[in-house]
Amino acid sequence: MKRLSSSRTDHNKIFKALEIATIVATSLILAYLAIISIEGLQVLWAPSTQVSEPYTVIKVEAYQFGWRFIYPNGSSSSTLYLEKGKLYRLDITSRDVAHAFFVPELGLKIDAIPGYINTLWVKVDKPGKYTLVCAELCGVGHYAMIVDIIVE
Ligand SMILES: [Cu+2]
Repeated sequence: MKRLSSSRTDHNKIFKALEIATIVATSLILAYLAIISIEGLQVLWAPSTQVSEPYTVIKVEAYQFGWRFIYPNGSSSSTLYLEKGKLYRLDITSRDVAHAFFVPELGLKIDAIPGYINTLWVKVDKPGKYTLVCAELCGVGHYAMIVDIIVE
């Protein structure tokens, strides 16, 4: 009887040691994942503080059913004009309902939401005409939200 009890105690010690080892190993793995995630998220969260070259801010307003681009000098257009090789920050919002700024050829896509400003950094090195479409079904005129982006 005593021998059985001693064996059970040994098993309990082994299980307890295994349990602690599992908890410690899992904690170390989670801590490692947290550290590498925070490093990655800092790049995503603070791109504006890490931009070392000058850039131009263009406000982009989506509405039913079109786009309006407002330049730093106060002028605006319904076609987006960019200079090749120049860095831009697009501050994108919506006047009415949810839209989405989508330029497949440039790999750009971000939501345009009323009351929020979503930021896209853009630098196009190849001159040409690109197409901006709305990628959010926003009403009966959604199909008409196609405009040009001219890069010269
Ligand atoms: Cu739309």
